[in-house]
Amino acid sequence: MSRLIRLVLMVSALVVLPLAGCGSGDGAKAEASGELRVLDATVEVPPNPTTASIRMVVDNGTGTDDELVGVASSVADTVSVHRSETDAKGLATMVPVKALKIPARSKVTFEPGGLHVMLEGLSGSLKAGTTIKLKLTFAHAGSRTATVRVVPFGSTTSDSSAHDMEH
Ligand SMILES: [Cu+2]
Repeated sequence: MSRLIRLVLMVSALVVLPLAGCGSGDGAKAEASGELRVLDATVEVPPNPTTASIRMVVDNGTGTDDELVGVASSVADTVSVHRSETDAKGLATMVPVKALKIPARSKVTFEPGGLHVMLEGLSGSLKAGTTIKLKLTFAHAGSRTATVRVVPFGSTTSDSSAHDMEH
């Protein structure tokens, strides 16, 4: 019995101490449980040879709110995070997103028609079956390099474009 109590006290101390030391900034790392990862990154061979849009999921499995503050790739002149929106007149526009919040323990999906990573000024044509690299910089987690699979045009599109694929 006394051994059990001692064990409980030890465990409580282990749990409490890191939290007690958690003032700001560095303290947040103590409660981090998982990893921040980039999943299922794909880009379709675009109909327009100079512009393409990457879809992916950013999974923040950590206990710390993060922010995507930069995207870069050697395959395009300009790489940026965009959000597709419909303005007051009903026109579709794309708004650049400089810093995108990725809350703790949440997933943010990038896909055409919503958030996406836009490649403009592609230096060469994308070929299905190959991959390209995308570097993402996060305010807390640092940088990640995602391998983006190049897939045939129309192969990942859902929603409206799916109708075009029906026979
Ligand atoms: Cu865009």
